[in-house]
Amino acid sequence: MSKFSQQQEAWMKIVVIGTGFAGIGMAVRLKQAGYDDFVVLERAADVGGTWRDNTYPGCRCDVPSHLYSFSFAPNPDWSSTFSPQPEIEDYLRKVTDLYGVRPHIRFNHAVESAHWEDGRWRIATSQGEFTADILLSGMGPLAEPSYPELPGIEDFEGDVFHSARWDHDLDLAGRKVAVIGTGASAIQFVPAIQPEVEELHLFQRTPPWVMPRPDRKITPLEKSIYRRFPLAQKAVRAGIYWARESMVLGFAKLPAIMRQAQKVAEKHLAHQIRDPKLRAELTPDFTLGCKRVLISDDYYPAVAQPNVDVVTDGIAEVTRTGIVTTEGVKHEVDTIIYGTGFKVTDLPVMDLVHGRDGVSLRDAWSDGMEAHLGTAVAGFPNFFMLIGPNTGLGHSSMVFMIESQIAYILDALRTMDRKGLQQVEVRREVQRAFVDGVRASMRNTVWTRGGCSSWYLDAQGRNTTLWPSFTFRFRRLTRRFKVAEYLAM
Ligand code: N01
Repeated sequence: MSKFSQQQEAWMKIVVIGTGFAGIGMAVRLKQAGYDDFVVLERAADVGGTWRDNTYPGCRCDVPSHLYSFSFAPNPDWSSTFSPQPEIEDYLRKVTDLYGVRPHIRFNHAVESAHWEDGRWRIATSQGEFTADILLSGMGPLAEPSYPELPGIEDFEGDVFHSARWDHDLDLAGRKVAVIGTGASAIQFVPAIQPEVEELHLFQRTPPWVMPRPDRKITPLEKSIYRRFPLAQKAVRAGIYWARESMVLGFAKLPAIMRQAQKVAEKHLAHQIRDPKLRAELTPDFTLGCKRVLISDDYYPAVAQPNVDVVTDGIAEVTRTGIVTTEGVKHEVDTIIYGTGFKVTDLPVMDLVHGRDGVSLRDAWSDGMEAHLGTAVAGFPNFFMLIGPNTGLGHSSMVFMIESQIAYILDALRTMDRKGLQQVEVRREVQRAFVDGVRASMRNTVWTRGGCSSWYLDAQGRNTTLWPSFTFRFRRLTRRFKVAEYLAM
């Protein structure tokens, strides 16, 4: 007997999981398209996804806000060209209310499993079960913090937290702090906390490339122009889009171009770090772009302060009172902050979702994550993912990719309604051909040829996270749902 059969169920046409940019955008578009029979399941008490969870000091977007926002909901009130996290979280709340999707959201409903059974999705949550014809995942890859395995961490007597779960109750003033990691998050919070802590021990495994941050305040005059003439903001958005799109040439087509861009980062480093020893420690040994390109004007100046110690040796163990390096040097600290990123190629959704014959996404992806157009997975009928495999970007706005996928999913739903279809499931050979194409395009990119290891790559060294081409190409491919690519009934 099904484990769901004796429990009370809510029956919906569509269940969406998550209320980040993906889930909220999907909900708005569903509503606009006339679908009202849907719920959005959210594990937390508010919307926002990664922009709700990442509240660390200094958190802001490294993609310009005019582009990092929904095309259908321009915001004339961004305070600066690269907006801070509270504004982005607030933007998502406003979109939720403005477009009337809040009544569809079930907060504090953590999805525990989703099974395809008897031609329906059965979804178990922390607050009861739901049954749906269609399951849409808006669970992004930056949701689950990745914690390093450090021997002895359980004996540490100080405070420990992850940048994505910042402990705002803890006053860092006068503390001796270890920061582990020097990625996109750390380079934002290190300058914010450096002035207040007594000592900052920065454990750097790999130095990142850091470019200048061309940020500036958006003036009241600009804001009033955007309010009165929305087309002006559209034009600015288009300009940013095309400037960023040209970067694909360096990332994915001719990685040699990246060496030119690298010179800008080299100059930035040389200009901001005078000490040759520290400069050498902060100089990456891989081609710019191989890991995410970071932007900051205050990271290097913060790192050069006398209370900061850049530790380039590995971590051997954690003791009750500090961290011992592989060279046997002990760093006495009372706080450890992980800036160690997220579980990007080991997603929680892999264990939650079970398709035909009870096969989980983890089993289906035992040879690496893959999906047709990063959206549909063979063996998982009536299931579509937003920000699925190979949809990530190193150069532009994920919101653009999300909106492309949303349009594709809506077209699928309309096609099903029009043709009276109960089920659609991508054909295995269609998915294979698409993934083979992506892998072929990946061969000559900076991510595979740049001489680094990064979270873009899975345990087998395959890049299953990024889109290796222009985003307008992705948009073209997702413009129409082609029913012939699916087993349909
Ligand atoms: O995480 P990361 P993040 N021992 O994975 C190190 C987005 N984001 O949270 O490079 C020691 O980039 C690791 O070292 P290495 C954006 O997409 C966006 O900073 O692997 N060190 C690295 O230095 C970004 O890419 C914004 O050798 C360990 C760091 O920890 C993504 O989030 C802002 C270690 C992890 O860096 C993740 O960024 C912030 C270990 N065991 C983030 N394990 C925007 O502005 C890991 N490291 C949009």
